[in-house]
Amino acid sequence: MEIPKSHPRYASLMTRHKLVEGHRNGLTAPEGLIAHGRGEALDYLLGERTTEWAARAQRAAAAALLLATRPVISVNGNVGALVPEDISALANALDCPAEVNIFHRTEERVSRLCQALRGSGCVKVLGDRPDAKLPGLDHPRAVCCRDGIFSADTVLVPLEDGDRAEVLVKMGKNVITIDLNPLSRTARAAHITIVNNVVRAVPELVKEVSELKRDLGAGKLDSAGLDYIIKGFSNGENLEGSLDIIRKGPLERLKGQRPAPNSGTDGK
Ligand code: PTJ
Repeated sequence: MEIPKSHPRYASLMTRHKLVEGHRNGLTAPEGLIAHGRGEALDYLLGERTTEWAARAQRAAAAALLLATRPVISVNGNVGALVPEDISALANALDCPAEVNIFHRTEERVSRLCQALRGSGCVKVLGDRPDAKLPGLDHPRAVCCRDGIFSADTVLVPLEDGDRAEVLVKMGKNVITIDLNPLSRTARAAHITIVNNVVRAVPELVKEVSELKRDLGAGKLDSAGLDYIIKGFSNGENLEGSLDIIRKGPLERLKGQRPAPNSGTDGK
């Protein structure tokens, strides 16, 4: 079905469409569609925009990725279907690998996700020849690459389930996540949590990285400056602030709006 651009929910419908296509093309797990539904509900409460908290987290994440010596971007079935080009642009800008690492693992899906990333121009793609295991994890997300997630010092894990994030933190890695749920285990385990939709967060991260790189190149910024950005960020405050928007934001937006008489259950 063609979705008209004039539709008030065009962006949201297109995102759903991409995921359904991703599922048809063997990239996204059926469970990924359910996970997206939960994300959508939270995004709705956040106002479907990059909040000021998310913008700050994105800047801190860009600084941390640029300061890292071995950054790696982890890619699952939702991310691979929604933002393959932006993930590729980010990995290329950081000169780091994007590693396919999935929970509902099949070799077929890993291979399709690797192909999708390569097809989007990603130079360093890992995941189809795993040769290491994360300690203390009993599910397939433990399976990874020695030159990738296993030896990374900083891992970006968008849209993650909590177990692995906790293990990565225990391994001493710097963990950055993108998760619309500020209450999730991942959000709370990570050092930097971007409470934003991956469809906005990843392209905005690419922009942040390129701006910081430009300033580094022009001598306006150095590694101490990047460190200063990171030290000025508190994930606790960020999660509290994001939660506060979810609590109060919808009511603020509805202020002054009344349901039409005789509509829905309020009409009586
Ligand atoms: O491809 P696989 O096999 O690795 O599976 C991927 C899923 C997403 C199915 C798997 O990682 C999973 O089950 O994740 P969870 O535990 O459902 O967690 C997903 C988290 O991402 C939840 O906190 C959602 O609110 C959040 N989320 C969903 N869609 C988005 C999102 N966060 C940011 N952007 C989204 N578009």
